[in-house]
Amino acid sequence: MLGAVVTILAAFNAALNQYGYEAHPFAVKCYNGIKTMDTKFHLNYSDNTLALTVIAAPDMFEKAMKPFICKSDIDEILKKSPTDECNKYYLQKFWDKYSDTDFLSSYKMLGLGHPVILSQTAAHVSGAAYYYQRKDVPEDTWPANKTIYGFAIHPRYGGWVRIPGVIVFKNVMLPSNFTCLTPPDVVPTVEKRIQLLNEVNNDWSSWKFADIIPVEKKYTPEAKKYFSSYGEQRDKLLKDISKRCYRWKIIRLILKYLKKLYLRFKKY
Ligand code: B12
Repeated sequence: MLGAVVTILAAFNAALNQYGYEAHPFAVKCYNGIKTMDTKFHLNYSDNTLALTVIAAPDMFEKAMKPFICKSDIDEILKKSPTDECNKYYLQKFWDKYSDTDFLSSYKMLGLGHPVILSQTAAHVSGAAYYYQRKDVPEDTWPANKTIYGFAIHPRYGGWVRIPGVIVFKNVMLPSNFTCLTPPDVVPTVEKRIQLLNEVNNDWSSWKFADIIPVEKKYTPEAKKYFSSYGEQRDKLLKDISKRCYRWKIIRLILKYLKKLYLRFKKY
């Protein structure tokens, strides 16, 4: 069955690496087996079921999101979650081949504080990115009643990654001796972990937390703006991108027409 995983990963990479997506396998038992996790978050699949955590690299905005906006009817996209729609659009290229799967989108909530998938936990148990949480800081000094959000840090891209969701292969079972992976602990010191969680919780929009380790790639200024904005501000940003590609489409059409004219006159 490990051969099947290799084939699945190769198909994923061939279809989706070029758009900034990567995938990391895990067995459902690695996620459901976390003793300190509330059981209401358990995934309803048998222990050895194969799942893939999908990671969106920092250049996904340039490679996937912007071209997607150019291809789409912007008014329709703005009625939904544009990032989720974009992820699903590209992941469909993979699902065309592997339709016997469920997609647990990061954006799907069953209630307040109850996402269908704890995406950061999934990133951690698949070895993709270490999910640093308050419990990773011994004897912390934050007020006991203060909620401290954690963040998953990717070994190559730091905090510049998003997690679109998890793909579950309902009928692909991993061998029962499949070992759960541990992600690289790239923020090993208590001081750095405190710094990371403070930056995530007190000042996330400065994106300083994302550079907690040296990274290979990070967001462009436009991607930063998009992922920091909500509501009307975000919609305006996407409409501007859409207008820009509309302009490009017209310029390309004019150039094509001029080339045709040139070739016709050249004959005479
Ligand atoms: C609701 C939500 C928000 C809310 C609340 C934040 C939060 N973290 O809860 C708000 C609106 C504030 C928010 C803001 C942001 N968010 Co947000 N958010 C979510 C969302 C949709 C659900 C989170 C949630 O409610 N979890 C439920 C709680 C209970 O889970 P938990 O705290 O992790 O607790 C569980 C674990 O501790 C686990 N557990 C227990 N023991 C152990 C032991 C181990 C070893 C492990 C691994 C796990 C584990 O069990 C617990 C449950 O019982 C997730 C997507 C998703 N589906 O996960 C994105 C997500 C967390 N957000 C994300 C991002 C990027 C942001 C922003 C930067 C905004 C943005 N536009 O990009 C800001 C950052 C602000 C901040 N201070 O964190 C990313 C994080 C990516 C990453 N690399 O970690 C996610 C994954 C979305 C995505 N598509 O990538 N967000």
